[in-house]
Amino acid sequence: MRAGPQQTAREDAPAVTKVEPPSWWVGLTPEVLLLLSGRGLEATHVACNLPTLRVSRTQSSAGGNYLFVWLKIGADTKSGTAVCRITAPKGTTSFELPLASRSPTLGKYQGLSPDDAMYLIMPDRFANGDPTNDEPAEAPGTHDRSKPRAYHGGDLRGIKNHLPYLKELGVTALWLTPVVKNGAAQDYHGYGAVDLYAVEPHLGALKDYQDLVTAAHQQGMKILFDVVPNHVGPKHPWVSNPPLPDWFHGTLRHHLDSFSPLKGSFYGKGGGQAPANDPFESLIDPHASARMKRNLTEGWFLGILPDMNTENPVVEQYLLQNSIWWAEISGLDGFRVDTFPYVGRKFWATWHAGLHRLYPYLTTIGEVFHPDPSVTSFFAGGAKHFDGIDSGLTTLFDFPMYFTLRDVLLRNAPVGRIADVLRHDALYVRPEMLVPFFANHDVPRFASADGGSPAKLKLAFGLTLTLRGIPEIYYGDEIGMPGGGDPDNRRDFPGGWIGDANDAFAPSGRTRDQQEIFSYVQSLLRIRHEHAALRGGQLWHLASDELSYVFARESEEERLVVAFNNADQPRELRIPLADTLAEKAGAIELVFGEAKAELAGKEIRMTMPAQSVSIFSLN
Ligand SMILES: [Ca+2]
Ligand SMILES: [Ca+2]
Repeated sequence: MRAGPQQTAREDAPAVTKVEPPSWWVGLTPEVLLLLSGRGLEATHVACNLPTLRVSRTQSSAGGNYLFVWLKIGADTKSGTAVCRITAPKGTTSFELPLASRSPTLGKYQGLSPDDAMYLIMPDRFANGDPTNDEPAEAPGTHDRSKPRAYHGGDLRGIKNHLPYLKELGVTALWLTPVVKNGAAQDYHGYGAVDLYAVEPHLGALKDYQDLVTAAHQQGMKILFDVVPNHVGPKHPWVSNPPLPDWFHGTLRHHLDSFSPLKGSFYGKGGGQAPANDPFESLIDPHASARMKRNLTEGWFLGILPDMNTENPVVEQYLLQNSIWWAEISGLDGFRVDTFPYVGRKFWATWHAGLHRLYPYLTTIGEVFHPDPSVTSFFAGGAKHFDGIDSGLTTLFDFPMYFTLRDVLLRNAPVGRIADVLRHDALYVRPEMLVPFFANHDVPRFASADGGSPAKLKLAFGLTLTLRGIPEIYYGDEIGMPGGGDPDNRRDFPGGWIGDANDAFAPSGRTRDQQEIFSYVQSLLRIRHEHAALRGGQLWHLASDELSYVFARESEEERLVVAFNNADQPRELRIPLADTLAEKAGAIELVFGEAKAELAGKEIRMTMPAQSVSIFSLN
């Protein structure tokens, strides 16, 4: 508002500085909850200029800094911009709410299936498509490629520019770490939100995100949005002035931390060693009191990240709408859900019901950082548990498989542990949707881990891309990128920046070692693409012991055999086929790798090279 001589703004006159959500749609939901920020917002009356919009309820708070407005959107509302007038004791003000028609839904909100292969990108570290946003005016001194915790300049346009590379590699879905606006100079990773309705300016603008989703869809790729309902960043303006007294669990000064009060000995676990996972046991324990769980679900993550009070229905509606807004405005295909166990289960049931009512195919994949499938499976949706709640979650990252693959490949744990993880698939309603992986942005690079080698990296890909589920690959592992723990595991992809010494996006720019692993991963992804059995096929154990695991993947059309040898020497195996799916096989033929196999009576005689994965077709 321009302050003229007739209307000099009084310091305490009402004013709206922010509307969340900033836009909505007609024909989407019967109601939208608006959170207005500003001052003097102790409204006595709110009304909009469209007769089909009805303000059903308002609630002001924090001394008039916030006003909640519940707006009923009549079925016959036309698209356009609503202007709503707020009457308060110290004057009046107004705000606008653009209401758009929904665009066609064809080709959007697709969800994932076992046909997909996922690729995880940290947008700041992948490719710099727009050097003009490297250091936004509002964030001086944040860009420095020499500092591992500063912004490096990668952005959404950089990802869009390299979709052809990702297509050539053979992945079909991209998970981007959070793209919402963050607040601290070291929040390049995206997990410190200060505005849940804006794109981080270092990464681009909303238009860039929309363009990326559209371009990905045009090239047959899907996009996963990394959503974090559990917490916001420490610099979010809500922290010093929350919209409601119970907007967060606790306050900046008085809150629990997220560390479990239980010692390892409570469930008989040996002491001494630092656990490599979060302690979720009490959350799945029907005998555990609320007191044993509260720190995990209501504590501030790492003691610093403000924990949303997801038990508050107003917070619940705000967060659901936020997820709907990102889906509707971009056409995204699914959500990767951060810190899943740290949010109460009733919230998840409501959130998923609200999302799936609008987008039935949308996939949600939860992060449950734990090695035990009896723990992780509890959080998957599709079944009610002792609390009477079905979380609604589509599926999970297969952390038990992650821990096992690293133990087997890097530390020579018994190979049979892979079959041990897989036998727990009975605990899941949809095990074929699990997401096996061997690396992500929170753990040291596989190539640099103790015990790692180029050969072991190939084995990790060989298993991840042939086991059941939707495999996830961490950016750069396909060229063997090195790196230690966070943030060294988040180095810049070589070639993503003008002037980079080598451009690993192009075959001519790859070193011999980079090209070798790239070709290996590309071949595996191509074979996975060509063989339906490797994607959605039933998995059958054929042989498993200390050193090797041989399994079959069976679809209606075909049967494949995958042979993994972890030993330092070649290995011969005789695999009996009586009473297996392969009993009547007449021929076995090599599809990938260098093992040899022949059918002899009712067994396969196989010779596997040292440290190898091979794939056969069985007819
Ligand atoms: Ca940039
Ligand atoms: Ca929480």
